[in-house]
Amino acid sequence: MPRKPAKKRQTTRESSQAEKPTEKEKPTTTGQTKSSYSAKDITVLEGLDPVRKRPGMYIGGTGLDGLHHLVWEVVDNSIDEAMAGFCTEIEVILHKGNKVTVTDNGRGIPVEKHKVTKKSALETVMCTLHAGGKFGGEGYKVSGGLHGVGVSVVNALSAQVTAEVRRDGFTYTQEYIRGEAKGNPKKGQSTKETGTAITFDPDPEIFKKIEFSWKKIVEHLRQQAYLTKNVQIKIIDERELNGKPKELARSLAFYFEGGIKSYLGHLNEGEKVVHETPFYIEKEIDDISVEIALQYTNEINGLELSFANNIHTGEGGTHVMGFRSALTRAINDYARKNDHIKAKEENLSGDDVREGLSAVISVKLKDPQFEGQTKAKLGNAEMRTAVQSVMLTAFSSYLEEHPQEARQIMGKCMLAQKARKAAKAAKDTVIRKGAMDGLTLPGKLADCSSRKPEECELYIVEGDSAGGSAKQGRDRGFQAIFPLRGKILNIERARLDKVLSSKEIKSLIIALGTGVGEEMDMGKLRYHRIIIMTDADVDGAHIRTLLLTLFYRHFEKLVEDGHLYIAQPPLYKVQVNKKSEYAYTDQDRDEILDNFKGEIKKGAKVNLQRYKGLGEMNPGQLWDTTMDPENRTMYQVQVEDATKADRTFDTLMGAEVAPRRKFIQTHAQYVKNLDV
Ligand code: 0RA
Repeated sequence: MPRKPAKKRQTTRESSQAEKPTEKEKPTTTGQTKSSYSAKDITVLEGLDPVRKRPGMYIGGTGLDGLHHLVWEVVDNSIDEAMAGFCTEIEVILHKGNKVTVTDNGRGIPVEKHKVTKKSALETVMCTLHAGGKFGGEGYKVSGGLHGVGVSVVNALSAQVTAEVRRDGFTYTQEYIRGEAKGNPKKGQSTKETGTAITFDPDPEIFKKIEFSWKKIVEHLRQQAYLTKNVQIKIIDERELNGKPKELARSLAFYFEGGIKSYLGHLNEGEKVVHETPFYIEKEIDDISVEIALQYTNEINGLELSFANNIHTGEGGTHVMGFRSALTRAINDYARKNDHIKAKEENLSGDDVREGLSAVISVKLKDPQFEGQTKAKLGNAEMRTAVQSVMLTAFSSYLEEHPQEARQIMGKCMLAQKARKAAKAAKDTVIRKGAMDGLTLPGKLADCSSRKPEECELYIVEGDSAGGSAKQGRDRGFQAIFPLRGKILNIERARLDKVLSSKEIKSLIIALGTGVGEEMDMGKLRYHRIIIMTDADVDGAHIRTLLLTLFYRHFEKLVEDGHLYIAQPPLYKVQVNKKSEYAYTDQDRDEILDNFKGEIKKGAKVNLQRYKGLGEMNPGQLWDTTMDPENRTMYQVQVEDATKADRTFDTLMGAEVAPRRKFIQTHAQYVKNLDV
């Protein structure tokens, strides 16, 4: 399971990191493509009608994600300019009314006439769809852009666009309405600078809601800045200025000299690291670039972030496979050579060498193939060997050259192996063949009388006292209660397999009836609704987290099939005179109080009770509010595999990063609201 940084990050911190690159000159050496542009580099294909007809094909959809894609797409073009070595600064301005300007100091989009279309290159770039390589294959070595569709898509989906190019000593501007140019580019003032500024106004005919998220934009651009060394990305929000001077607009600037090495530092912030010096390699072979940074932490979980052409590959792919196999191999080779592993002992496994590992893997290649459910998995076979060979050579040298770090890393991996073996032994005792057979139902389970699993429900309740209320309040026909003693589970960073071997959990598994591991049989599930009912406090959240993790890891099918629920007890009881109502959220509470406004004004007696725990409710109340199928609201837990990777990533990158265990808690919110 991915891990997230433990500390809450301050967004202002990056501002101070925004040092300007000292060297202003643009590099002219390796990594650069030919700098003279000619018209034949542009493959003209088709107009923009298809984009307006089926926007989803180009930007994924017309919701908020699609809307933000417009920004990513324009910024990608500037980042391509930066990767080609011609651009050092990018600025994104959010204007009032959610217009956006993206400015860069690259070469500027060419403005001369295109031989085939007889139109300016600028208009060709802005108003025609380009297939495959950005400009007929030769223009750029690599190109970002989710679909590589380019800025014309943004033009097609905007009510209005202005392109301003500084190039060849002059400023040129051209305007477009819904993808169509209004006249030719106009030559304006003379200038020594070069660059491009695109201002676009997303089309309300296309997008349901036009409101850019500062947080989303900041997170995306921060990540892009990490992935593109030596480019400064500035973001300015002028939307809420209301006449105040522009200097007061909120703004952030990102500039990371260290690239993904800086990224790694950011991810490991607040973590205890196993060794001081991170490993870092950047290498280009032929048309491929491989960049890897890694450092071990004392955590149990690892964190592996991978990218291809600056696009997050949440489902991994060939580059990640190459990385993993080289890591395992390099460490095992080193361990044998230095006698950490004796001749007859077994090798460290992939899991052993990845425990607590934070790694960022970024590759750039000419023709990336994205596969998988969310197109977030790199498929190019050649990347496996490329990354593997770069990683094996470089990481082996690192280990040789850093004996102290090597020793620390070995220690960490050997410990992981030991722990894995111990955990396996513990797990084996739980799930060994027949271990669950013939066991009688645990005494603490208050079972229901029905034997029809479809109608049966199992409430897993926190604490004995709440368990007592639930037992008295339930409908014993179909509702069973399993009281869980909180303390047992409340082990910080408990290894799951240890949890599995606890007596408490063993009893729970027996109650479920399915067995676990190889022996698991969903057909034997005794209850089709398993409902986690915990207090609305931190401990409750922690127990819920552990239970969810347990179910995800060992009973995934059960979650997949929609058997797992989370009960929603009320937070308040609002009593006005003799009438009382329950509030399940703060908003509920305010609404209820609002409804009683008249009576309250007339001097009615108001009593607001906040429930701190389930135990504060009597059996009748618990039934009315939380257990009665006619009245209750429950959340159905879902494993949304397709988007999980994305979300995990969002959580990881989030500006409001709470402690790690909160991460699993947030899974509880990825659930469908369901009134049963
Ligand atoms: C076509 C050719 C060249 C640069 C660009 C497009 C270009 C596009 C964008 C979009 C945003 N910023 C951009 N900067 C450059 C090459 C120009 C040359 O050879 O001088």
